[in-house]
Amino acid sequence: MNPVQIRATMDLYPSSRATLAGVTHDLEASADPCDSFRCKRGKTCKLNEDNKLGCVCQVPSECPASLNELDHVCGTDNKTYDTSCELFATKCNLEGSKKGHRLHLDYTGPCKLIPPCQDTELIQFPLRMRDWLKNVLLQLYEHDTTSPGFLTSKQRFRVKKIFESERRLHAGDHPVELLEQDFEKNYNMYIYPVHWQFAQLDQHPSDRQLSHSELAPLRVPLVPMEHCTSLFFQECDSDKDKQVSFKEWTSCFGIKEGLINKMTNYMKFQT
Ligand SMILES: [Ca+2]
Ligand SMILES: [Ca+2]
Repeated sequence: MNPVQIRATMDLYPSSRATLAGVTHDLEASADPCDSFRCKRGKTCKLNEDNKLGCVCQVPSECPASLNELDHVCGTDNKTYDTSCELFATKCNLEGSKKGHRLHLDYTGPCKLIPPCQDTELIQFPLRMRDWLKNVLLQLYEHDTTSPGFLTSKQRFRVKKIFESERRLHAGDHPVELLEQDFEKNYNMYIYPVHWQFAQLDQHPSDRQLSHSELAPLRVPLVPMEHCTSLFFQECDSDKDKQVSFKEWTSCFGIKEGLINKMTNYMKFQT
């Protein structure tokens, strides 16, 4: 993983939080009944003949236009959509058809040629990803010290231990060998970031399984930068049931199972 790209993606966390807060605020300020009526992606709220609110498929051409190239998304049909709204509206209008069933948001940005992931690259992927997750958490910790709200008190307590460790490997462009050595030497520092990321994603519902759509917030921005992303998560689902279980997730990242894998402990990572 290119460290510049890693840093760019790390910034997604605080910025997405800010955007979400903005949306909530806007909803509260408006009086249109449709604004507080939630429809799933691709649908829009509409008053029907009985004067009741309901959700109907959005017309793709009525989606707000993209502001810049960053709004474009690539669908699994290998077509570039102007915005994710346009993609999900298209999917909704194809509901019931095979084509609609297969259409998903593959990654952010316009479609491009993603080179195939080589075996050696796939082996290196979790090494860099683990280091990246650790750095994301440490960055959130630093943000949190200047403006609290990025981490809960429990999370802060756990990350503080990593942050204050004199042995920790600082963020940078490290060769794979060094990452490997550090993982062996400082194994304990990598457990929490891997568990934390799982709990962050496992929320719809929180059932110790990650579905395709739960993985999307992590996968979608990573795919255009990291060509092994899709294959990694595909392989991670070792029993091929289309869900990445907590056990599959930790084993993908080389985290051993143990007492820490018990449900009671797992709950701690969610708060
Ligand atoms: Ca889940
Ligand atoms: Ca599975």
